[in-house]
Amino acid sequence: MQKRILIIQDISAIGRVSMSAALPILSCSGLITTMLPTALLSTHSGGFKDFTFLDLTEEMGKITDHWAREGIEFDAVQTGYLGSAGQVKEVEKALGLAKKDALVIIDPVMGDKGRLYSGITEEMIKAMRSLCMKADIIMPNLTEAAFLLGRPYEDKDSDKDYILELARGLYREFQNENIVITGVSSMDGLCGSASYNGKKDTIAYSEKPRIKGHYYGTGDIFASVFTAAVLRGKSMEAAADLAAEFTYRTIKQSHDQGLPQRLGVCFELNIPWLVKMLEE
Ligand code: PXL
Repeated sequence: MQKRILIIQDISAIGRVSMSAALPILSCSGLITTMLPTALLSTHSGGFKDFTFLDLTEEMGKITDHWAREGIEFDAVQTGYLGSAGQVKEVEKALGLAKKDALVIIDPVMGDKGRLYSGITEEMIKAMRSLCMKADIIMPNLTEAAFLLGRPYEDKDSDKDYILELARGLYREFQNENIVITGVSSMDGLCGSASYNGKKDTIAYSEKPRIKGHYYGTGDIFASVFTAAVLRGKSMEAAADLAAEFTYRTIKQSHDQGLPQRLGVCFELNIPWLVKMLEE
């Protein structure tokens, strides 16, 4: 049976981030996709000047009210970038449409490389904390993990003791079944994610060679492939391996073609490969 997933993130019209990446990746993976857009932007918020921004908080409430009246339910919910802190209430309301055993995956999109994205406030960090409490799986990068824990950001992406300490801290705070920290490595020259199981206190790395540069949207792409793979029945570790491989291939092709970084990466070219891998 096809599973129905609700994707809650912004639509950045240019830049191949958030909804523009999540929707095709989750659809091609055989899932029924439903969109709840949090904001409409002319571009994503990095690398462009004077981008437009329309907050859709009010509309979100009207949309979910309509779905509730229609008896719509979801097998999974995936959230990403939110338009404002006040919006978390709407996201929580949308979670009310999730089936009892639905999988809730929260990517607390707030920043990268120690810096918050433009427009992300202290209030948003607080709101994200409250949302993370409701997730089965959270997927922060190192910057987001530090902000969620109220710790100063430390540039220690290949310090395994530090990464384990963060994962344990997140588990203590939010009690998620699984925690996937992205943008980390177990040794220099590699990059990927660390999947932490709080109950078992185990951590597993999924890594590929690191390619220098800043590649917009790769966190969103990783999260979408990971979510698709989990919903198609793969284990968390296998899903993270697949997401790391997909993201690596995509970054490598974008890098080799010398694509302008702010326009995102060419994930579209790897969709046929992903479809094949999900059949295995
Ligand atoms: O890729 C994360 C992301 C999502 N949505 C918007 C963003 C960013 C990162 O810059 O600006 C609007």
